[in-house]
Amino acid sequence: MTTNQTVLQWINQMKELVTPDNVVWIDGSEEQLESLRKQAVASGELKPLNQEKLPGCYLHNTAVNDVARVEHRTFICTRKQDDAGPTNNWMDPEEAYKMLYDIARGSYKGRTMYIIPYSMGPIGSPLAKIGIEVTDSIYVVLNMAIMTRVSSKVFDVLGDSNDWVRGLHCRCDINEEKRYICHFPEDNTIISVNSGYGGNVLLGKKCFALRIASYQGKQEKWMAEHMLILGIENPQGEVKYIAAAFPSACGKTNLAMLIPPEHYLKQGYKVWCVGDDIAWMRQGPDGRLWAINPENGFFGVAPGTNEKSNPNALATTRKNTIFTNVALNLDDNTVWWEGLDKNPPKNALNWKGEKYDPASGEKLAHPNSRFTAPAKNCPCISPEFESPQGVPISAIVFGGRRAKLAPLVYQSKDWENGVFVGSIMASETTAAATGAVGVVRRDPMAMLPFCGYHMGDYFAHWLEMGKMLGDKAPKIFHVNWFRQDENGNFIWPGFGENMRVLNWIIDRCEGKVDAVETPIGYLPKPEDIDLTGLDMSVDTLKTILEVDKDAWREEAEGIKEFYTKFGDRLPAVLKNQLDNLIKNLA
Ligand code: OXD
Ligand code: MN
Repeated sequence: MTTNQTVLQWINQMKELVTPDNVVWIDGSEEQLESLRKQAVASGELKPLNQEKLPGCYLHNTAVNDVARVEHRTFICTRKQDDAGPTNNWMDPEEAYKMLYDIARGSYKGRTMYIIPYSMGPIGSPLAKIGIEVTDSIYVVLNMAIMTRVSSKVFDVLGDSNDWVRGLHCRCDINEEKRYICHFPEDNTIISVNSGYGGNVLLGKKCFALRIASYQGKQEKWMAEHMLILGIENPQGEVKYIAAAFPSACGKTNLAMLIPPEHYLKQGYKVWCVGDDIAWMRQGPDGRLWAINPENGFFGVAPGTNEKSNPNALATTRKNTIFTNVALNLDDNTVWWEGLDKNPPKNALNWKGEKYDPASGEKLAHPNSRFTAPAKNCPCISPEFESPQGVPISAIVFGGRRAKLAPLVYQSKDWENGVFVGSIMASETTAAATGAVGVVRRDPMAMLPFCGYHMGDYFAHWLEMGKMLGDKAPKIFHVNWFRQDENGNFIWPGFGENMRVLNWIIDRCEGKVDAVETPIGYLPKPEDIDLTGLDMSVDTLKTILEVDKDAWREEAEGIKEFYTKFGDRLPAVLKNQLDNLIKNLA
């Protein structure tokens, strides 16, 4: 399939290491994928679903000990420990290679090695990059074929170049004690062993498109971010693009596929989805920041996805989708998850594949159960989705899940202040990673688990990008859909209604609307958030548009402590931003 010596040498080295019985090069053709689906069905790795209701759809169950990303077993292996920074686990590369090769050695015995050439981003796009993943899992091949552009054509683009990312995945025996997800940013290499869960093994996604790519972006002056990309089309047909960073399982997919409220639709507004999880952004020839979604599908969280929260996502999963760890309705061979509707199937298998006992009170689907669905299935996929140059970004939005404190929306004062706002992001943890759920943790730019190098240097890189973009830089905002009242009820309705906030953001970018200056940034005047057709009073809105100075002073103390982590690699600009905030709150 290729004569590229760097590729052939590495593949040979991997073959000698893992000693497969067979080797199969994946060319991305439908015939090849179909024959792999048949094999996976025969082995029980995939269950075919009701082909009338869900054509081309399958169910997969992971091992019960392997259901989420494992941040405590994820490592950045740089020669100098300090280059991985205080927010990453670090291992010496030499030791890591030795340990991983010892685990991987001979582990493909009796198995097939699948070699997957793929492009992150449209093949041949100046913003795209190439990877090759070697795996012993058909599930990985089939998921990669949805999530990335898998094709022998990537070798035409690659030619003789060594600019590609190596990815070795070995299922081994899914032993938690020997599970490691290791990144070697200085070698463009990823090694993942003893897992079969998407976020740990679909190496194009978090491992390459965020951890390795963030490091590449720093070297090559571009950005790899944990951001959705959406386009808002106004009634005149002009489309403005927003990139937004939220921690895992905080509604990125819902926001990316938002359906505007009725009166916006009537006026002719539309929202287009470019991506729901990752954005690669570079300065374009016109000086603006242009973004592509490097992925080709959605690896979305199933629970909570329904006709109301995200009809577009639901429609996206109705064909050619792989479901992981959802429940199987035995009556009609379809899938179900909590929050899909109010009718849990009585005759069902739970996510572990066990007969479900409705009296048990247990969940049918795993809280981090997923769908892997092709982007082209999405009813609102952007006409620019395949565009090689990407889309120009007008606004960058940061957001977290905060019951208190952060207002519904505010705008940073300028790029530097916006980087500060991103750097102090915090959110309540979710089920997307193992560990406690609902604890507030700092998650700068939603990149805490995904930044492939020292986070202090990452902040510096953001500041550099701002200098480079100058007055063409996108405006930076912060949103919080998750404010709660005393009884724990969400105050803002969220979902499609978030359009009202996005519209204010776009109006701000175009200088069409005024704002109130506060110590944390510019807040909307309550009357500028359109409440038409919404059952919410202006007084209620005001409660989520105020800055509680006492609470923010306390927050500033937390930020100060968080910042000490970064030592002298924290840019002075950010330290000054914090001092300014404290001064403004006094
Ligand atoms: C994801 C995550 O799967 O952030 O997108 O965990
Ligand atoms: Mn994510």
